[in-house]
Amino acid sequence: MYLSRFYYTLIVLNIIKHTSSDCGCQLNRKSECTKEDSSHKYKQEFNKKHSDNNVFNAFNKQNMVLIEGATFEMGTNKPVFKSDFEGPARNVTLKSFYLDMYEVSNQNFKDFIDKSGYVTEAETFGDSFMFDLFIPEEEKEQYKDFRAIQAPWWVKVNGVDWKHPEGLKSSIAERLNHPVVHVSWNDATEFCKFQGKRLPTEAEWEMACRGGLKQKLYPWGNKLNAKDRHWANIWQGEFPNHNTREDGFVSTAPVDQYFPNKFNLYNMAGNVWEWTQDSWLNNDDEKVKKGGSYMCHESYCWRYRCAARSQNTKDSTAGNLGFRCAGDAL
Ligand SMILES: [Ca+2]
Ligand SMILES: [Ca+2]
Repeated sequence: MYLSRFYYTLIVLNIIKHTSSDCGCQLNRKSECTKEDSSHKYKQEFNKKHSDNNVFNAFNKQNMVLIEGATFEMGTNKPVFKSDFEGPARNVTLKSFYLDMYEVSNQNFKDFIDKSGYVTEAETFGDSFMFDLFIPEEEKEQYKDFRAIQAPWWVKVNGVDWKHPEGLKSSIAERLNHPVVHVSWNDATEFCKFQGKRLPTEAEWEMACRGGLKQKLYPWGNKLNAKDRHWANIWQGEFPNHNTREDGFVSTAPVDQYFPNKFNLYNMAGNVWEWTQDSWLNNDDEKVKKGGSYMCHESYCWRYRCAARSQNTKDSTAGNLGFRCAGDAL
């Protein structure tokens, strides 16, 4: 079943039973429930002041790879989700650029916060979307009114942010080398800018994902478990209730887990979705994200393919959405 590109909406006091194959990939903050309009809490000027004086011309290339400029075939003529505009396949020529080998980790993000004093949007709003599976059974009842209509396993929970990925009782202490989550496009942009970097364009991201291979589904080829290995952190089992953890992880995995692709890039597919610079269908409020996440499975959200794409509003945050940075090769 193809996903609609329309926003999901939230309901209050009215949970519907899950009958859809939608994965909630396009869950957006602006579709939040009617309990409280928290948009007034967010002031763009508030965070802007932290960043403008910190743009460097040079950036640290440690843990980055140089991807040589070339023409590659972007998109696919066999789209799985036509409404996502995965096709057609077309030639795109790019200049050389640098890209982080890894998704930005909690440690990386903590270092940025410690130096900059930046406050993320989820912290400002006071909540973020987390996966129902990670809410303790005894607490589920209190969140029943804050679920996304077409993806009721997404629950908006107070106190969830990058350093409390599952709420105030949780911490990143044991997963500093896991990807940071609950970061908006605006947060990701500020992080990259602070390093003298930027978010990759969608074309750069996809070229990097393909790792020099032409029209393959995944960064490593066409076969999901080639060489009887797991190559990415996705979902095994029946979504959303049972994860058999065959790849080792129900939630995020360390950013250097699994084998890299031929460009030496890790976890381009799976683990967490990654923000790109690009606007979705020329709407600057919505940004393209790539790569799928640990919540993706071929049966309902086969978006860990290099050609796959989805979108969120710039201020949206969730427990399966992160990023990595790029930089110009001068
Ligand atoms: Ca997994
Ligand atoms: Ca990823």
